[in-house]
Amino acid sequence: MAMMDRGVIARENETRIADLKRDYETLGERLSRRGIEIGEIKEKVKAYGVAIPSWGVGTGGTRFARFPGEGEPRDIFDKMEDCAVIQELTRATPRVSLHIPWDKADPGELRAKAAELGLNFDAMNSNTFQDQPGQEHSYKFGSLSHTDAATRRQAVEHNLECIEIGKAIGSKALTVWVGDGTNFPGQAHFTRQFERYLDSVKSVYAALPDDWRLFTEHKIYEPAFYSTVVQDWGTNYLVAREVGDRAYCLVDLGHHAPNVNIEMIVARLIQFKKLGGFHFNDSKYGDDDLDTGAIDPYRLFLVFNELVDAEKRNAPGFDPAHMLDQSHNVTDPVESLMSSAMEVQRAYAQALIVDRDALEGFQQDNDALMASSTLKAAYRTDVEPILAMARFEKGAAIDPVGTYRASGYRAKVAMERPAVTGAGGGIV
Ligand code: LRH
Ligand code: MN
Ligand code: MN
Repeated sequence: MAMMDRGVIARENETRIADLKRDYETLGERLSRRGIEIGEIKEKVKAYGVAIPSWGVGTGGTRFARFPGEGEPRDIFDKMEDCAVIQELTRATPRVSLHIPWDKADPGELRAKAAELGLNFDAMNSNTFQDQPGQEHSYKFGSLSHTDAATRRQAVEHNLECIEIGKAIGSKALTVWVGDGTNFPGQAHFTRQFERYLDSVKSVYAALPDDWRLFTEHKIYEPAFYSTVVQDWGTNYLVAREVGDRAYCLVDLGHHAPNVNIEMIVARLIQFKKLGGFHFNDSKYGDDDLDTGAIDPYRLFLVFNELVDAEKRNAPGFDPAHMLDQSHNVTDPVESLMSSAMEVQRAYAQALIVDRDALEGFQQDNDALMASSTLKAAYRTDVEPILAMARFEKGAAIDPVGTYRASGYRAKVAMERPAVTGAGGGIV
């Protein structure tokens, strides 16, 4: 079942296709002067996909307030319908990443709904950073690294349950992020706490199917404000190395201190075969979960520059998972997620047109200015016609946001989905 009326997409595309063809042709001509075949870039963009976080289609919030929008999804099935809209309009988001227990439902029904909507499932995400109703042991003082063995066991078992659900719906990875840490110096013994965490993660890893990967996600701070158990990529690398071959590091772009050189972290993890995947978003101060490319699109491009470099030289073991992880407070989440998926594609396309031979020459000759200009030349290129043509050829919208607005989807679902109140703070 399609969530978007094909007629709306066709009608909207009709008004834009003539201009797009001209723009695409002009860009093709300009790129061919640089020795780049536009069709090859377009095919790569067409093959690219980034997963939608199920939690991203609802309005987010801060710990101060949440201001829900109209037609908020009521459950995972509504969320999947919103994800299908994003996919139909962009054809860039074929998979959904679930968060358990937020999205807990009968796996058979999840599978059926995904098949009906033409979606698949990406990595499963566990949640031991909140207590759930009726839960025996509290995570107030930690989960996988808790001092109490029964609490650790409960957290491990939750992760095993996520794997079971994931197996039933065709997922191939588990992402583990814990909020474990401390708020006071001296509150915990750093080494023992990390040992307990490692032991627990090893128990989760032991239950991982052979064709699955385990992603651990680092984050500098929050909710713990003095120390965090997996606080940076160095610790995360140690986790992946200690735990096993199929344990990898997940890089959430917002989980670093401001100005940290994330693209270099990415390069290091690629070099040592431990880059598992991404949570794309943007950040000004901390884990802001802002729309991808909204603050620093150049940094996103520089991350993709490393990814394309690795892709081109067939770096061993290189196969990162691409997911968004955002929270939308002032926009329609569907619009934000579509724009973000397109920003990720844009960074990819721009990275694909970097003149890598020239860059290598300038690096070899220590020509800093020309090396930087080579990257800038690719970054400054407006690749929008490539992205739009890729969408058009896949049956998606040339202008996804314009088409979405013309479809009246949000007003339609607002009639079916009762309004929710904004009381209470949000999470993460
Ligand atoms: C933690 C995080 C992690 C969670 C998600 C909701 O800040 O980035 O990925 O699973 O937010
Ligand atoms: Mn994340
Ligand atoms: Mn986060």
